[in-house]
Amino acid sequence: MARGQATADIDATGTKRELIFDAFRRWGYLQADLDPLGDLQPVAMPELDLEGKDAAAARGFYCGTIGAEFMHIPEAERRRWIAQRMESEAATPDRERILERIVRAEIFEQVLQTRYLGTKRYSLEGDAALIPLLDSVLEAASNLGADQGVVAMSHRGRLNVMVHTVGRAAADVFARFEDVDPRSVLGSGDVKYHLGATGVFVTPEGNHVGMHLVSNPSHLEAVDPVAMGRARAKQTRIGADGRRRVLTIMLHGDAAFAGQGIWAETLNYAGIEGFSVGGSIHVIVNNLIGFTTVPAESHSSRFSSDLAKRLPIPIFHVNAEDPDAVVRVGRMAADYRYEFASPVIIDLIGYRKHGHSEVDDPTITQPLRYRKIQAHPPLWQIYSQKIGVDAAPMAEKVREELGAAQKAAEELEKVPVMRQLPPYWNAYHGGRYKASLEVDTAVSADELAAVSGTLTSYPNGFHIHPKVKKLLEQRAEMGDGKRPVDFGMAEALAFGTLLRQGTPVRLSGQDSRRGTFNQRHAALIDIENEEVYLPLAQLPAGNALFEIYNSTLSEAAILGFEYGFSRDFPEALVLWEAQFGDFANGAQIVIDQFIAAGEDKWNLLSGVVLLLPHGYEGQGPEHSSARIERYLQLAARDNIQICQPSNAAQYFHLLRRQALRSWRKPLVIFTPKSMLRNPVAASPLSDLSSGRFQTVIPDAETQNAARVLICTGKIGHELIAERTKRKDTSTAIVFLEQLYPFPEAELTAEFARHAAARDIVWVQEEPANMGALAFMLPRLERVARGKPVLSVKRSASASPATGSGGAHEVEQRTLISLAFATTSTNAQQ
Ligand SMILES: Cc1ncc(C[n+]2csc(CCOP(=O)(O)OP(=O)(O)O)c2C)c(N)n1
Repeated sequence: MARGQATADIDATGTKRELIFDAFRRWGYLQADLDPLGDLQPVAMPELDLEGKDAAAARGFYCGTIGAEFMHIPEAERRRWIAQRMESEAATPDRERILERIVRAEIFEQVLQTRYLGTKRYSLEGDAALIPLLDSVLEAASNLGADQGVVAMSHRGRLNVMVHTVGRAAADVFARFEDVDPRSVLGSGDVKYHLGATGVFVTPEGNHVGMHLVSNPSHLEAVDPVAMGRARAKQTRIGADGRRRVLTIMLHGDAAFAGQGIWAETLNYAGIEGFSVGGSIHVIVNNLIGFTTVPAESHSSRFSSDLAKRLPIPIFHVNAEDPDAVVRVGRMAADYRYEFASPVIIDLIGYRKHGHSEVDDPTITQPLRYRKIQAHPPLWQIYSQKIGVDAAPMAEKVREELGAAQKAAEELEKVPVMRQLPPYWNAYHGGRYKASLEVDTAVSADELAAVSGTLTSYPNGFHIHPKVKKLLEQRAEMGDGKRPVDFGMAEALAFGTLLRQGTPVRLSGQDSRRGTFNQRHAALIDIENEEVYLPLAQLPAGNALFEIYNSTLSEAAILGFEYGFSRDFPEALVLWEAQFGDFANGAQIVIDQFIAAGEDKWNLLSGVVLLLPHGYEGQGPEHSSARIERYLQLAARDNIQICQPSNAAQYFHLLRRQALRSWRKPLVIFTPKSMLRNPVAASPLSDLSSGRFQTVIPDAETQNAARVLICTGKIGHELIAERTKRKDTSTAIVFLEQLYPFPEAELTAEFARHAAARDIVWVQEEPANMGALAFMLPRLERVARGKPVLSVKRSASASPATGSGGAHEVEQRTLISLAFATTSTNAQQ
């Protein structure tokens, strides 16, 4: 279309101006001047081929160094808010301060480069405007009430942010480049650009914002849900004012933002009640490259930010070489977040001065771009010229300051700890297991009856579903001791009694309110109006938090969130439930990098609980195994607890133990499916009002057995049924309820009761290459003092279970009869 043609089609002048502006509001960002190196060329847009005064004005607002994407937001008020800000004269910022901050950010990198040549630091040069950007976000946010910032980021610019945004001394960072005594960290700890940091950001007005940079693994974006959960916990702790006071800031790489699914999953729950943090500020530290990969190989769209358009939230692209525009965007983003409790995306487009890490040579893969970059002056020089200030003396002063900091670092005897735990962690600890950690978990029958009364009643006039009514009637009988307690009721009683003691409880998972297996019914739904009633919410003492949420259909981002929540709510029982246990492998990064290794790498603790439905019930390869072997492989130095309670009382005590001990360790529980309703797994109420969680359930019926079967979970009940059928009195069946930490003393005591046993046999439902077998055999042999330990299991297999219900039955029967086979040969199928 020829320039001017679009104008000619419009006649009414008022409308005409609006239409012209509308076109620029909608498409202007595609012609904005966003890339300091000019590789991201404006897009030809016939819609913007407009001339005249109005078009020039609109072009000035929307095609400068800020490109705003906001016309996809359905709420007119929000679009108007952004249009007004974009179309008004920007206030002149404090340019000398901006210059100083850029000088500091860039010289910091240069000093690191010169002093520690050949060490990875993931320089921010090329996107150094990030530092004044974060200043402007925090300044605006603090004026609106923020006094805490939770920052999540990966490697790029992390050391710079630690010093200039989180407020750590440069000497603390330099100390990490100096040699430390290797004996102090042998086999544990983490590299410097993954560590967390705590500090204070002080605004020019003197406001203090307590900052926390979250420790993160190398896995890009994996920290996102963790930071969200942590921020949510901090906000919850504060109460009604929490969302105002705690601001989440997340920094992303452009390739990672576009590519990593965990981030897509995290963004999805930004507006969902159980997971929202009232909007967070996201900055894509965009250098138009990911390692050696160019944008055309990283995302199928012009901007890496396009994923964010799944939500009705604004995206501001800004040229990192126009610091005035950058700080304007920062302020606008913070104001918008506070006005609408919405996430905001800032796409800060610059370049990467060096290779991916400083030891990489980028001229091998991007020779032309790097020729341009090498000839390009640093931002502090460009900006000082633009504002007419000689920055050389400032640069010299900063260099001297950093030189002194580096000397100070050399003289430090110990590498300083960068982060500090909040006081709510004072009562809790990690480390190795000791029997002295144990506490009473039993609850008096009177208290159980009282809790049960609340759990099984609902308000007058509440229209209960007839099936739920029946279930509640049965549960009321369980609470009164007239009927054995099943798993569903045991869990409700554990939660209810903890809440009555003032212990907060939070649980989320897919369909967890009702329970995948129709077993929980934590939320009662009125069948006339769908109103929700939470009996457990009637129980908390001292306003203890109780939250139970159906989660989005995500594993990684929800488990990451709950892990994060547990990090800032150590006094709570925080649980995540997988729909079936094997789905947890969608959250493998969170399990490996945070839950299993967090204490070892960062000395950071968590008491998060994973509920993983597990058991071979003929439902096929995908719904049988929660992959016990994976967790056992991750277990070392008492880093996690791995348990499979085989009856309701055991589950009750296990949950309560987790909350009431001062030991904070992640707990993986293999939870039942068919056992939920199996009467043999139900417990008398007296088992809840007395006793504790038993790591090993000895065989009370057998003494001096000839054969000892050791197993965990459902198969044990099947073995007992078979033994009864066979009228076998010489076989003991021992339930291993805690697989890790391995209960060696308890098992030794049980083996001693059967000292003359001919056969000791580990029995599992899983194939030979799965389940606990590989972990158990050497340990059981140690306990058996060298006696050979046999095993019964399915044949090694690539997938966990057969797809045929019939084949499953045959296999299960074979397993059980092999467990009782009289030969002492290894009972392999
Ligand atoms: C999940 C994951 N996959 C791969 C890597 C290896 N890796 C480290 S940095 C990087 C490139 C990141 O690019 P980008 O997100 O644009 O950030 P930049 O380094 O450019 O700042 C890759 C592939 C990783 N750390 N995490």
